[in-house]
Amino acid sequence: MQVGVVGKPNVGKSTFFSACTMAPAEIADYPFTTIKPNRGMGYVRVPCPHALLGLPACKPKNSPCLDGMRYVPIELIDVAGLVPGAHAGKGLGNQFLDDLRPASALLHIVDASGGTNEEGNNVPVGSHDPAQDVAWLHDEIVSWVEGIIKRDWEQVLRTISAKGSIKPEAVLGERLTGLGIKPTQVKAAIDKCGIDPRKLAAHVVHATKPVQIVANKMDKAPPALVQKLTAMGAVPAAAEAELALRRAKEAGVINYKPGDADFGIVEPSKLNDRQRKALEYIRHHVLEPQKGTGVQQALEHAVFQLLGLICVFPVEDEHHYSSKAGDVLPDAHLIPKGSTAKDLAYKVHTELGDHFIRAVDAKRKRTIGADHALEHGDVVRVVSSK
Ligand SMILES: Nc1nc2c(ncn2[C@@H]2O[C@H](COP(=O)(O)OP(=O)(O)OP(=O)(O)O)[C@@H](O)[C@H]2O)c(=O)[nH]1
Ligand SMILES: [Mg+2]
Repeated sequence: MQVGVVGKPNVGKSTFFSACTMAPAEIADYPFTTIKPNRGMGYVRVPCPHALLGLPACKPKNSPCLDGMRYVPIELIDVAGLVPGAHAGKGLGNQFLDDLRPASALLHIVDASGGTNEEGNNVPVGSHDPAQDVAWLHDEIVSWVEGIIKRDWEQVLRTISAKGSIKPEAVLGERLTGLGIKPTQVKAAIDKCGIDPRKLAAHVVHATKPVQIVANKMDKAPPALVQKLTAMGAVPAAAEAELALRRAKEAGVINYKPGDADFGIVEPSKLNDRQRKALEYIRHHVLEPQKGTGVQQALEHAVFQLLGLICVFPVEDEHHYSSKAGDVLPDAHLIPKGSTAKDLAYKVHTELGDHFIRAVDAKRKRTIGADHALEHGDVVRVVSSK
């Protein structure tokens, strides 16, 4: 699963991306630092059933376990900044937006301090209203999708109205599915919006690119601006502080896990004055008021609340919660809330779905049927005829 990191230039997209993934990305205090997209793995936290079941350990394959917490990977794509008119080629144009096609959700990074204007240039803190950026970005993305739908539009309209009346879904189907709409939803989309490119675009964006707003730079943001954004559903964040904490952790200077509300200093004598002051600043101005930097919280909000995903653990041996080879709780899968045991079987392997007989809820030692809706944290064995 992929999540796109978007917003106007210079708001902290690459800082947020780097903090989540620890992948290198160029960061600088001016617009258009990022040109080519950065890709890397971020993680969402899920309590590991091994701890809850009282097992001594697990043997994860796809998602590391740390102190009873599983870190389930999510691919992040950090793209170039968008400026007004980007869909029509302004700024760096709209080419890079194509990199966002496979994204299941977007994290819209906003400079909550109001210290960057529409073009991403630095202005005094509080002089730009970041709430305006939210409506604008939505319009910009809809316009980009509209442009894709409208390619060779005269030709499309001629084909649809040609003799023998070809159905609009036959002409527009590939275009819409290319934008992420499922083939089964194409007709419903056209029935709802007609062949109005703007309406179709808004529908596609709504259905395929839900947006989580991130009120970044909260460390220097006027509280009123942060409040205005949180009232719009934003998660406040300080990406720079998160990046500093993760780097300090990597250097062995502090104990800190993503999402923690505080850190511990490992060896005070290893810190110079500047580092100590910076860490104290982060503790008092970011962690204490917000109970964390908000970076991990924003990503998890997008995955669990916005996309409504749950995490389940398929196993082959329900007694030992393991694969056939004996690896305890090897994999964690993110699936939509409401997914059934059979949906999970298909997610693991098409054959497992095709030959599904029944499943076992391994925690409760209970047989469950194909239509049984799974819950967050379930451990499931699928029994198949092959
Ligand atoms: N105060 C503060 N500054 C931040 C924060 N996050 C990022 N910055 C700073 O904002 C500036 C821009 O950061 P980038 O991560 O390069 O921004 P970007 O959105 O990727 O910029 P482009 O690639 O040019 O679109 C840098 O000077 C960062 O150090 C934050 O949480 N607080
Ligand atoms: Mg960048």
